[in-house]
Amino acid sequence: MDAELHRTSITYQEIIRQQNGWKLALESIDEDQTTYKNILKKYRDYVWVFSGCGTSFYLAQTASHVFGLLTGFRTKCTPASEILMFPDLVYHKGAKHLLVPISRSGTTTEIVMAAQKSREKYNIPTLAISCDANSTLSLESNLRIAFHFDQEKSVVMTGSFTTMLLSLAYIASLQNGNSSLSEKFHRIADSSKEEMIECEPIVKKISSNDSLNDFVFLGQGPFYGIANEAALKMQEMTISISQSFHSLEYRHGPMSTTSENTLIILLSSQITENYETQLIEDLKNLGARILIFSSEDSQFCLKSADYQIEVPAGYGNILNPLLYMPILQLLAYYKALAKNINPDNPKNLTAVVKLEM
Ligand code: F1P
Repeated sequence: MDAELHRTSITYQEIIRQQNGWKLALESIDEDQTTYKNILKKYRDYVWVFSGCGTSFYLAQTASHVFGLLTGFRTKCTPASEILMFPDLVYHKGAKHLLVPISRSGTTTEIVMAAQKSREKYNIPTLAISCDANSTLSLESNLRIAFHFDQEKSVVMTGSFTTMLLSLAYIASLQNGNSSLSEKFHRIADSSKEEMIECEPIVKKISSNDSLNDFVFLGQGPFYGIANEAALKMQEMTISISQSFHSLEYRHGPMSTTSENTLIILLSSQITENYETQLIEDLKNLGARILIFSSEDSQFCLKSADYQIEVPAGYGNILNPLLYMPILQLLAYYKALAKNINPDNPKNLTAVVKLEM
C-alpha cells in the first residue's frame, strides 16, 4: 500500500470524519424540529418521491425505504432521468406528490431539470436535500434542507451520503416521536466511529487479498440501496467491475460468473438472515469468499463466512445501513490503495455531471 497516498488522501479524511457531520446535522434539525414536523404534517397524504443521480440516487433508494418504514407515508424512488423522460410513470394521476430531489452539489443538470419540470409542468412541490444551501436546486425549491458540515472536496461522495441519509431518517422519526429511537439517533455517531476504527484492520486484510477482484454486494429492503452504493464506491475508487443485487436475486442468473475470485459482501438483517443462510452455503460451494455484515444481536450462523463484521446490537434495519456504510467505504478505499490507485482522482469521473440539455 502506498503510504504517501494514504497520508495525503482527501477521501480517507472525509470517510473517517463523517460521524462529526452526523452530529452537526442532528443538532441543526433539533434546533428546528417544529419546521420539520410541520412539513411532515402538511405532506403526510402525499406520495414522497425521492430522486437523485449516481450516489444520490442510491441515497434516494435507501431513504425511500427508511422514510416509509418510519412514517407510514407512501414513498417511491427514481433516478432523475426517469422524471425527465417518463414523468407519467413517476407521477400517477389522482395522487398528490412531493418531490425530494437529493444532490450533494445541488447543481447536477439532470436533478435540477427534473425539479424544474416537476414544479413547472406538474405543479409538484419540491423539498431539496443538498449540501449547498446556495445551489440552484436549493434556491429554486419550495422547501430545502441544507447541511452545515465541511464541504466534501473529493469526487466520490462518502460523508455527504451518510449525513443526508441519517438526516432524512431522523426527520422521519419525528413523525412518531419515539424517544428510544431518538436516543439511538443521538448515539449512533459514536457507535459508528468506534466500529469503523475497530474494523479497519480486517478491512485492510480483506482488501490486500489480490485474488479477490470480482465484487458482488447483496442486500434486501433498505440494504439494497446500500449494496448499490457500496458497489459504486468500489467501482469509482478501484476502477474495477463491481455488481449489486437484491440478495436472493443473485441465484437467478448473475451467479453464473461466481468463482474463487469472487468476494460476496452480504449486507444482512434480522428479517433476511433465514433466507440468506442457504444462499451463503450455495455460494461457498461455488468457491466464492464471503464477507457478512450483521449486527451483534443477529442469529446468523456465521460459520460459513470467511470474514464477518458485526456492528453493535440494537440499531435495527433503520440504522444498521448507517453503521455498514462507512466500513464499506473503507473497504473500497483500501482496495484502491492495494491496487496503487489514488481514490481522490477516479478515472473518467468529475465531482458533478453538467450537461448541455
Ligand atoms: C451526483 C454524482 C455523484 C457521483 C459523482 C458525480 O452528484 O453522480 O453521485 O459520485 O460525484 O455526481 P450530486 O448530484 O449528488 O452532487
